[in-house]
Amino acid sequence: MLADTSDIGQEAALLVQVMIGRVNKAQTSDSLLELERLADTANARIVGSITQHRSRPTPGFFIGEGKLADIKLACSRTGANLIIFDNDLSAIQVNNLDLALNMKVIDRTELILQIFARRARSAEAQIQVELAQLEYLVSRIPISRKQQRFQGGIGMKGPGESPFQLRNDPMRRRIRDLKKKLSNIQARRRTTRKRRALPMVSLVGYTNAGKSTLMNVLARTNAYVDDRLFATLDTKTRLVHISGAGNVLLTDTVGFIRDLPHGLVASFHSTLEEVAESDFLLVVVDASHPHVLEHIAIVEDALKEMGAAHVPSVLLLNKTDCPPAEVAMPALLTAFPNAIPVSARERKGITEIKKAICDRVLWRGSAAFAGVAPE
Ligand SMILES: Nc1nc2c(ncn2[C@@H]2O[C@H](COP(=O)(O)OP(=O)(O)OP(=O)(O)O)[C@@H](O)[C@H]2O)c(=O)[nH]1
Ligand SMILES: [Mg+2]
Repeated sequence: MLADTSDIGQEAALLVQVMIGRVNKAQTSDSLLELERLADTANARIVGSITQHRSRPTPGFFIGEGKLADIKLACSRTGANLIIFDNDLSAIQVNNLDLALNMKVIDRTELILQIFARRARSAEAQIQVELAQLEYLVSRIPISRKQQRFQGGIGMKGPGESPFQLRNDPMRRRIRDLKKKLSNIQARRRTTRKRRALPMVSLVGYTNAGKSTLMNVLARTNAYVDDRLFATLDTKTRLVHISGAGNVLLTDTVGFIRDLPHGLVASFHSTLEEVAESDFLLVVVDASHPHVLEHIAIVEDALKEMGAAHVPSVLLLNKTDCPPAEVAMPALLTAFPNAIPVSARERKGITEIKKAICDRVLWRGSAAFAGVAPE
């Protein structure tokens, strides 16, 4: 695990949001709300927020000089000792902002990486997070033109390797080692999966949709549930008996979020591999969320990205016990007529979920019996 020297827990954070181009008020406040939830999940105390609209970011600071002065003022007024940008910043911008404001500045990707670092429990999740952190660091090493001119010079290892890259060789070596460890764990997991040969069902969806709560209801387990983002970072698989279908393997997975850092997506491929190999997906969404449609689209995109778009699935409209979900339900059911309304909290819709699993498992069995390859 990387030394967590930059842990942001308990710091007083000022949130900075720069909206680029034409963006409406609702998008601005939603994006800020999600950043607040992420900061809260990382245990930071939010002391204020600043929003700026620009047609494009500035290369040096992302924001304009006037805003830089506003931020300085806000920091001294609120006692902030950490600044979190909602936008992705370049290494140069972070460095310039750090120096100009004399304060730690991080962006949304780094915030998510820190949450993942805090939450990862299993050896596998820890390796995945360290890998993502290292890849993020390596991707941010600026290779200036001046350094590139040294390429292939006397005493250099050869073309294509700048002094910077050479200095970061230990990092790259560590990345290689971690990838090897991860693929060993994955290989072991694949063998166990094959040996069991049971139908695999996975719970997937946007973070905080209620996947782990449903896992607890369906598998009568005690998975960690929290009203914070990314509560689950360790995939958990349980044997569940579905009457009429027999035993199935039910897996709870890491939640998705918009603009998930690419390094993280890649690092969590091993858990996602399980999703792509599943026989059936339970796609969970929070039907009470004002952006449930956007969440469904993000989940669909993520499933495509991980090669799981072909896996048969059912949409579970969770949290129907919340009043906003009741209001949204007719429109959602018109748009998604096969979806199942569910309240994991009140254990509603559970029989329907089990029936959907059962139908799928029986279909899979009969297709295999008739010599048809299951989809
Ligand atoms: N009102 C209501 N709240 C629910 C329901 N299901 C889950 N929750 C709450 O929603 C929050 C998130 O639940 P989790 O089960 O941790 O969600 P998750 O999808 O596993 O979240 P991550 O692991 O962070 O991706 C918790 O506070 C749950 O108590 C439901 O049916 N109704
Ligand atoms: Mg969870």
